[in-house]
Amino acid sequence: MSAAATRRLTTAQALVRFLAAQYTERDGVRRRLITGTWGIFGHGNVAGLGQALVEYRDAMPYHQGRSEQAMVHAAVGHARQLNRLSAQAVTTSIGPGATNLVTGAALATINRLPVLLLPGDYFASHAADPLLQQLEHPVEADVSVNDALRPVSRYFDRITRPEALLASALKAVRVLADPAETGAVTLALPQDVQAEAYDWPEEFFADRVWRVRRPAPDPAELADAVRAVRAAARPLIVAGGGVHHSEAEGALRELVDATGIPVTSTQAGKGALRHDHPADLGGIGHTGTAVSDELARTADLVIGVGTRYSDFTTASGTLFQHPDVRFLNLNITAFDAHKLAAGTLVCDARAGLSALAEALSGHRVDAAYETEYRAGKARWEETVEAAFRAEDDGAVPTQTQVLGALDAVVGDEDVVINAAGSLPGDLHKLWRARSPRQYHLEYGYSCMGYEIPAALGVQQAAPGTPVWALVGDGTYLMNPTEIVTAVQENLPVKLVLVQNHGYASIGGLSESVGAERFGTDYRHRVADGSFTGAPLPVDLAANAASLGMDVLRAKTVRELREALATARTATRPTCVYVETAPPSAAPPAAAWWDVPVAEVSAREAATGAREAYERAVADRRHHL
Ligand SMILES: Cc1ncc(C[n+]2csc(CCOP(=O)(O)OP(=O)(O)O)c2C)c(N)n1
Ligand SMILES: [Mg+2]
Repeated sequence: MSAAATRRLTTAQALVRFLAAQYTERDGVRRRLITGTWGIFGHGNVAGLGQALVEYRDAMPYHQGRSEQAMVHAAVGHARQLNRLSAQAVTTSIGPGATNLVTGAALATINRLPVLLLPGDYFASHAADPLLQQLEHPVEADVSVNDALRPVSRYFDRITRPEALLASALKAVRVLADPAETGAVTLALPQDVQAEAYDWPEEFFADRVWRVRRPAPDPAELADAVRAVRAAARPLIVAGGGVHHSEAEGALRELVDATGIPVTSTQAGKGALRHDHPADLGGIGHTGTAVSDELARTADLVIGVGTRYSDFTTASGTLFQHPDVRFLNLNITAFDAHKLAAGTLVCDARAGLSALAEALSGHRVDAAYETEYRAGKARWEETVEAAFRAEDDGAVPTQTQVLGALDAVVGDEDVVINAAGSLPGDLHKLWRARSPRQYHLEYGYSCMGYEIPAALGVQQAAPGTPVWALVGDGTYLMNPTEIVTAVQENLPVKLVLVQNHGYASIGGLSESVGAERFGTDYRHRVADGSFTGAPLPVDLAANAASLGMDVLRAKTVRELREALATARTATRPTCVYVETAPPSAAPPAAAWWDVPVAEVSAREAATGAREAYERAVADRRHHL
């Protein structure tokens, strides 16, 4: 017997070669799983993975980021744009480079979006402890700062010997390609092991295809689900992100066309139906449309498809008020399917929706119910029109007029990215999603600073598509640095930068919960110690220009329209900077959100807010 073929490589070289040979396959289409690796080098990865990435630069594209957190955001945006069928890796130095990943990892895992994290780690040999940037835990000698990534990862391992990679790399990739359990996957890489050579079996580097399965519904669960839908007088669908991940939009439309069941959507699910489909009622919950929330209060069967039922969706447990309301959850994870004591259909969204449509053949909701929700939809469309319309082209635009101007300029395929501030609520209520991938809201973690780096990852996945990052001034200040990367990579992303001198969203929330807008405006400190002076003299447009963007300053509605049209066809990264006019013209929330208010206080603002809070919280139901 001849010895099996081996290849002598460092652990880092072997990992890069292995990753370059992984593929996903769904519906007969094969794609590269890891399309590229983001990296910032320092001690902990420069000599290991850094060396491997230059050695194999033809097999594994490399992207240079500015901050580790932002690199994860870019990778997450990329994976979401590609329906989780491809992902990217992120390599960091040890210490601060590694812990900068934690926020991005949490965001990825909460949104169930795959990203491979490769932080450098201490010497497995412990030969030179304590290293620069090493935690040096006095009791648990095997702990490193990378252990902070455990609770925010769906898979975690520390590769303390080269051959440990053989088993662990396969487990890591399984999670990255899994349609249910995915999120951040962390392989912490001690830097001495990265550089160590080993004789790797040749089979480790063979092309490997991970089928992204579409589990079919269980026949007994399906029969129960069909009975529940047939028995319901006022069924309502809540479409979540799972509809998009599964590419189930067509199956949803067929079910809805046949049955007349109306569709509301979460932040992750919006766009599951086109906005002008007669059964699309738009967002649901605290940031939902009036028609969705009215229907949710009276629905007797709520059909959740690919949703995790966050507090925004359920109005913190107060939204679904029909005395006999039941839930039916179609979800690929049993964990989510069982929420709200629902009837379950644990399967792929597309497979489940198609099976439901077939089994419900001939069934249709009451004509009166259809007439009712269509009238509600028509009323809401007038609300959107009013919020978008600008009577005076020469005036400073409100934030909703900014969205109206953007609405007028985008095409069907443009992608609009946002995550935090007052924009997510305005967008959820008002945006007219024209295609499944257009509405890109990260609202699982709602992380300020996701937008700009995510735009890079989306643009890499969709070259030629106009990609818009919408950011408030507070969000911009938190994480503008990936603008430099957009310039470096020649990615013509578009930035709409909305200046309102602070945290409009949290200011409003603060006021409503008795916290008096404390610490939410960007204003000078004055003699009494408060921040109530003039707005700060910062020039964020000049800042964006200094990082390499082309910047268009729009002072009026007319200038804004022109600037957006110019930005849309620009071939360089372009920022449209606009100062908005207060107050917000957005329609008010039609459902509650639970933010507990001080139970005792010497200040009137808090005691008044507490009374309102106690009235609202009394509506909470436990669905058991
Ligand atoms: C990283 C992070 N820190 C804090 C928050 C809490 N937060 C949510 S919105 C917001 C203010 C956003 O300000 P800006 O981007 O200017 O938007 P605006 O509220 O003015 O619309 C804050 C601090 C968050 N979501 N993410
Ligand atoms: Mg702001």
